Amino acid sequence: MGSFKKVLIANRGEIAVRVIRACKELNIASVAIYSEADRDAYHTRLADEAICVGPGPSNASYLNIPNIISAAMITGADAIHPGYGFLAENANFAEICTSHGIKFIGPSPGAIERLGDKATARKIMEEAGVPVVPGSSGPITCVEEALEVAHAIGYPVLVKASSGGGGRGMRLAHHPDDLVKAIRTAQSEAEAAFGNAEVYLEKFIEEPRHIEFQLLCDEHGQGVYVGERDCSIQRRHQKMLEEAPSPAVSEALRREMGLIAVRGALAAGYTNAGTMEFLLDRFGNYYFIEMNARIQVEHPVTELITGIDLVKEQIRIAQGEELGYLQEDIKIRGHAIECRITAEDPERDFLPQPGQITYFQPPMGPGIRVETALYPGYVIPPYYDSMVAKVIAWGADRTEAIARMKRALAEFQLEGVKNTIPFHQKVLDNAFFRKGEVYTNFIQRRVLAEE
Ligand code: MV4
Repeated sequence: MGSFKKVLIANRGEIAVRVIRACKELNIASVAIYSEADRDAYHTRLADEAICVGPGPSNASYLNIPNIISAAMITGADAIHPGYGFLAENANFAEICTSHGIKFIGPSPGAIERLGDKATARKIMEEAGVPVVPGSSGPITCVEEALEVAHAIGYPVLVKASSGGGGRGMRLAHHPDDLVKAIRTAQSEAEAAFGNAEVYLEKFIEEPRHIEFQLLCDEHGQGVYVGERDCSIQRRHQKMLEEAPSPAVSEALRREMGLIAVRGALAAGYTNAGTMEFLLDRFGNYYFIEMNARIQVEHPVTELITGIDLVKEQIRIAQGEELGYLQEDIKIRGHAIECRITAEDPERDFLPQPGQITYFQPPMGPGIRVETALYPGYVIPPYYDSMVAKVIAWGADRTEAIARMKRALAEFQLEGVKNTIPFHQKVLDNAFFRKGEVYTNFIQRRVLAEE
């Protein structure tokens, strides 16, 4: 493969900036793509070259495959980094990159496809000896079969869309009577959202913690786990705060789950950075739920406790390099927390708040890292995700990380648009959070009851 000379970043916002920085440190030229709404965006300015790929709406620009491939060809990019969201887990896009002689910085199209189908992923993991949630083995073919499976595993059960993931297209059923309706609703929703009505069943795990393992697999069959993250604090399946290590995972459990996760990823033919998600119940049982074939928003907490630059590792792996280190070389030091700051109004049901940043003074100082593409005077366009900054705090232990995060959020001056800084401050003061008891019970039940 050889070293990349030029990488195109098929994304925007903080993650585009993050990848451009990695390229600069590796002495690789960077190409930004931007929409007409992002002419003045920070990523557009920071890259060595920038090329417009279409109008503001994502479908016309950041999801416009022909335009993005053309941009890569015109600029002579050797590789494309997709970031997260947009085309990051689009197997077709990865395939088109490959067929144009452009390296896709991520797993193979086949692995993306296998893991993108959640019922297939479940099957692969089960066969590899990874514990999965009790449920149907593969998609549900008829209501009678569903009723049998549900009876066998016990209610409540969750109906999940094969093409879903991240909580999209889930339906809860408490009784056989609910199940028929849950399946119908989930199927028609899945058909409308993904063009695939296929659903599968899982036992509903109550009060789980969401524990995910960061994995790195090279293209020579070697894989490691880079610790876990606890992402239990979510709102409507949007993570709000993540931390590493998980307060619920012991050294022994980390090793056990980590080795299993690596085994599962290798069984799926996985390469590059990826994340295996588990539910951890209150008895300490863990179950695979899905695998994310991308770099994740919350990757910095892992970087801060391990010293590994995950984005540079992605690039190195895509260049065909070997990992070059062993599992025992990876050490965890201290604790890290990330708060995702969004331009949303918590008092109006988290309504997105596009508009101009009139004042911007991000926090700094010991143990604080901020990932953002904001600057004073920047106008947040209405077309994209409302996350505008990630504040990440590192401490020698969890207590120090929390104290630093509180200090940082108090220091953060962000004016012009309503945002979730005050909401995060409340979470950090919550007694259950401070004890590390971040079960999802309340939010989850409310969300599932509502949706
Ligand atoms: C579950 C579950 C309970 N039982 N699966 C899947 C995607 C993720 N975003 C939420 N998912 C869940 N899957 C079974 N079998 C509960 C959730 C869930 C959840 C999990 C962790 C943290 C927050 C959550 C909020 C709602 C639902």
